[in-house]
Amino acid sequence: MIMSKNEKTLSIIKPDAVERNLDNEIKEIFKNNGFSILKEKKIQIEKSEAEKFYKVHETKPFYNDLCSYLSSGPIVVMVLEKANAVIDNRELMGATNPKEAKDGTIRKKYGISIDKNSVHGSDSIENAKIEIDFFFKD
Ligand code: IDP
Ligand code: MG
Repeated sequence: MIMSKNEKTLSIIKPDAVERNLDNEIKEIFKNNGFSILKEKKIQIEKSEAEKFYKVHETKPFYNDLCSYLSSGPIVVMVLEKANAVIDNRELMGATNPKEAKDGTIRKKYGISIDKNSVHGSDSIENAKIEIDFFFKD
């Protein structure tokens, strides 16, 4: 198996966490778990941009609320790097529903509900590239 020491993934600290001033604490968790934060920016996006970002979910019943939510307040968008960044970030984030997330995960610690689950992370290397380009291509 080919392993890259510098695999990259896109992470977002979502509005519920930024609103509670948890962004620095969550960034420390990433760093303490071996991730380098290569790029980061605090932004607020338009709903139309959230709709583009979450286009894979456009047929889901929660799509409209999800896009309203992601654009409802400031977010912190980051490029994280480490070996196996995509899968290790998913593991560190925990299950989508914080109620099902394991102890020690970010969503278990900070998530409020399935929609306000504090963080986003790319789900594959391919999507990581697409998502990094989405926020950081200039
Ligand atoms: P993920 O964030 O763990 O990758 P996805 O299935 O990709 O989960 O869903 C994207 C986001 O949509 C989730 O993080 C969550 O905020 C929201 N979401 C997923 N499933 C539901 C649901 O059943 N109800 C409401 N929101 C949901
Ligand atoms: Mg996902």
